[in-house]
Amino acid sequence: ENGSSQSGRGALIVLEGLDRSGKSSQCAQLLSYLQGKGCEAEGWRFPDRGTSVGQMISAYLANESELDDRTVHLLFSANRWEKRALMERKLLGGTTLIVDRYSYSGVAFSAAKGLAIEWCKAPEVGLLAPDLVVYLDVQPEKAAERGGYGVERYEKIEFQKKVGEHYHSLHDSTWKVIDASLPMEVVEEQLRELATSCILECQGKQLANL
Ligand code: T5A
Ligand code: NA
Repeated sequence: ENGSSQSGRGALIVLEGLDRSGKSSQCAQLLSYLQGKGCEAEGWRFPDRGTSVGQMISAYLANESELDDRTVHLLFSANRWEKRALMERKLLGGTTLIVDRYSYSGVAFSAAKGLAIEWCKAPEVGLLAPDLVVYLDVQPEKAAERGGYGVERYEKIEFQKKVGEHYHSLHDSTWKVIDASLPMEVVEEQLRELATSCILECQGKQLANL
């Protein structure tokens, strides 16, 4: 058995978590594991800093520009909308997408600034709904000890605590939580299991919208 998905659509698998929870590392590891199994899979990330909208976001995150809170919220959302059609084509064509951050980051980070949560959710409605959201759960203090912390705009412990509370309120039936303070290899193994069963289970399910 090689896990290839010729018979059906790909799975939309999202990783979420606080800054430095290990999302990018785990996405890369999962992707090479799945590809090694012969599964058609791609790694995606939001913000996608490669588009012109993404470049505005990137400058904002690096503190090189200032933007109104609602404006930047809508840019993050627009950055997902500009990728929606391609995302749908890939999934329907049988490619599994491993996505580093998605709408939940959009909502949790903006809500942590004080914007109303329903307002934050509204522009996400109609984007593709993930088949699985894996939340990498780590205390902000622990994450702050990891490499590179504190460089970008939101990497402050007090702010990350608020983000964590908002993430918590977003958990639904598609969410699974992994203790991301565990060693990387342990997180990796747990993520493999969740992703593998998701890829099998989503075959018979229609793609849905948020
Ligand atoms: N944002 C994003 C919004 O406000 N709205 C939105 O809509 C979206 C999509 C940029 C910012 O944008 C905000 C959220 C963010 O603040 P980004 O580009 O994803 O988002 O941020 P990055 O800086 O690239 O990534 P993160 O800071 O989130 O880090 P990761 O990807 O969670 O962590 P990773 O894998 O890079 O690992 C960090 C370090 O920890 C070590 C790694 O080796 C690395 O050094 N590490 C571990 N160490 C010990 N044990 C483990 N289990 C470890 N796992 C990783
Ligand atoms: Na990252």
